Amino acid sequence: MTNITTHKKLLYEMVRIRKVEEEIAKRYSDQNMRCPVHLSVGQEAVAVGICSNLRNNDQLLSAHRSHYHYLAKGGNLTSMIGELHGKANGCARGKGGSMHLIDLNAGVIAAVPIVGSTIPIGVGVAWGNKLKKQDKVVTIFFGDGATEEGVFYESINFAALHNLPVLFVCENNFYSVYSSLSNRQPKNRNILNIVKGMGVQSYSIDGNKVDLIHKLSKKFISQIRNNKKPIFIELKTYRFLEHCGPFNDDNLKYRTNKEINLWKSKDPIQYFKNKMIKNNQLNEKEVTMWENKIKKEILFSFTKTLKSNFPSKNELMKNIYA
Ligand SMILES: Cc1ncc(C[n+]2csc(CCOP(=O)(O)OP(=O)(O)O)c2C)c(N)n1
Ligand SMILES: [Mg+2]
Repeated sequence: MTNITTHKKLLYEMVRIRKVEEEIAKRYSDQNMRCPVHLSVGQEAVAVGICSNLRNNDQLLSAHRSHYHYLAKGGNLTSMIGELHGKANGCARGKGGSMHLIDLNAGVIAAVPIVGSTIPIGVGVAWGNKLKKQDKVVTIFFGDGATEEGVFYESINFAALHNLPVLFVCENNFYSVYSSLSNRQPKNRNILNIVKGMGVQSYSIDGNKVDLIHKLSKKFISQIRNNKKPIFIELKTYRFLEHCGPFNDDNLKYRTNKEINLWKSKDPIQYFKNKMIKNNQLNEKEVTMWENKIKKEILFSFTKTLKSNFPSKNELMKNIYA
């Protein structure tokens, strides 16, 4: 693929995810989606940059904020919208909601909202692949909050000990709900050094620059594939909306206006769109065409979902393990 084609694809995927999230936010007050939603607006570059280097049969795990990972890995949009509506056409047959997305055809193994919980699950998946001699890279997405869970360290240790092909991706948006990093962690705590101390290569990438994320994660993923050893990356990023729900919560003042505005000025979509236009790789007309195409795709998914049935009563206890 030429550089321009790759760059267009990266921008298209980010715009698509943003539009899906905006439509969910717009329709949320209709009360047809009755599950909590943790939207990814502002953080799209991380998912798109990394997933653009994964193969279809590579595997991905996520947490409570998972729509963008699911979509960037190729998860089916209508099945996701169906799941948010609790409908039978949902990817978890309407039993999971926004925080339990799954699409095995696209390698989306699980999203689980217990903070940190998918880290050991992902390592277990990679361990299983190794025992079955399957050549797959497992990518685990989690937030800065998850690195405060003990199981994170056990999982890194296990992956390092057994040389498992895992990409650990920490999306550091500086907050766990309303608590900033400074309220939660000692000043000089450096997650890269901590993970390096366990023998795992660790790198930091600017979480707003999709081209950079694509380029560097391409190198890391091929290194993981060849050397069969885990790598940890941290990407600094920022969520534009409230922790959970369709609105912003700037009125609560746990984040200063200065901070919010600074990060909004680095909006990953605006950044990359401007860069491509400046480099004559793109024009506004093309973006408008994309937006119209995406609009139709999203409308189709919502319309189909709203016409779909809720699961029947006898589905209620099926495939329930806890
Ligand atoms: C074990 C556990 N503790 C607390 C919660 C409540 N909770 C849900 S999301 C969240 C914030 C997690 O922050 P982070 O991992 O940084 O992800 P972000 O929301 O910033 O994407 C918390 C504390 C939970 N779901 N699970
Ligand atoms: Mg966070």
